[in-house]
Amino acid sequence: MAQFQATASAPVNIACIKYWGKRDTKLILPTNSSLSVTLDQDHLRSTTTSRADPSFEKDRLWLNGKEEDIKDGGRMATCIAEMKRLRKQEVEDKQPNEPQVVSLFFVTYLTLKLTSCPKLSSYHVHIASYNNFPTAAGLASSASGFAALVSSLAQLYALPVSPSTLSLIARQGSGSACRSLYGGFVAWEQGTRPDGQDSLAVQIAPQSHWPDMHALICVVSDDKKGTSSTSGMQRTVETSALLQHRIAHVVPQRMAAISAAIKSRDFDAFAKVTMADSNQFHAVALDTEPPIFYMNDVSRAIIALIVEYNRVSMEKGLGRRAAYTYDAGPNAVIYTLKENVKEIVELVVKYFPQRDGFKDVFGLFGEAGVQ
Ligand code: 2P0
Repeated sequence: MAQFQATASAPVNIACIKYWGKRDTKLILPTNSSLSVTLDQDHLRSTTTSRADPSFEKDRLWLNGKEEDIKDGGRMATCIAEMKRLRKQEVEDKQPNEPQVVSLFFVTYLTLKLTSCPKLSSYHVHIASYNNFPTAAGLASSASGFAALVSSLAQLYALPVSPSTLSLIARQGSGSACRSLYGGFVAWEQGTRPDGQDSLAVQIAPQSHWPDMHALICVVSDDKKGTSSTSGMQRTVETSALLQHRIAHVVPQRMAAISAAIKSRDFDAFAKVTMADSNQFHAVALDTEPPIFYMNDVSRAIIALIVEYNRVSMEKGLGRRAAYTYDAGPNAVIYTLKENVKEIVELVVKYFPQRDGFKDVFGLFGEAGVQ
């Protein structure tokens, strides 16, 4: 019996300009653009296998070996339906002789076989996804998870489309997932269209543009966070006046400033904007009614350490050499250049000796994309 299967991986990304707020909760359209760095595939990634078979009776999903419900009309169901629609539109509805764009040599055979199956989009799929990092580490897995899901279905369906097109679909699984379709430095452009067709990820620069960039992940706590991002950000949209100021007067300038800093490999400017945006994201969380607190005392102590490190560095005329950033939890991510990694690891271990969850993600990035 015919059986079709594909596997793809996608890495975690960590935002420098934060996404926080939706203007459309169903399509997942953000209130502001954001920009992130995609971490190394070897360290933090989701790997997803999708299989289509005419004998399958329904779509099914396993996360880390445990079967999960695919809720009708939910985010997972939407992503699967959108990928099936794309398969139909891009491959099955086209002329049978029309050549498909095949980017990699080794998938040529599979692709020819897949493109010759005119009914693949009508088969149900079984999907299994694994993370190579403990969920307990408190690192968001929805971004890498939905990006890997969409990438594996794109391979299964031999879709001749760009990562930006796939990001439109990953976005509907989890907003931040759209940025994990690319490696390196990635912007999620908020777009203006009500249908969301211009709310997608674009690569600002590949990893190879700035290979010395590293990320250090300090696992401060592996507790599950109190307020989920999805509900927290909508409370902020409904109640925070500071968020409106941020959307109109802060983020556009920061997107331009950090893109320029990345293009010119100006770490001092990159660090200044990254830390300012982390601070403002936590300020809008605090400005929410009732207030949301994501950082704890250890998070704040790490900020103080990096501020002091940068003060000394600037005094020496070296500019800022480290940038902290915090998402919807207490764990710190410190961006720095390779030459400073050892010194910063030693500093953090000296001041936080009891912390054994300090994880260095060497060799940052790795091109995600669709293989
Ligand atoms: C970010 N975060 O830009 C920001 C910074 C958390 C803080 O993206 O509702 O899990 O699934 O679209 O993508 C977390 O939001 O929320 C997030 P949904 P998501 O990385």
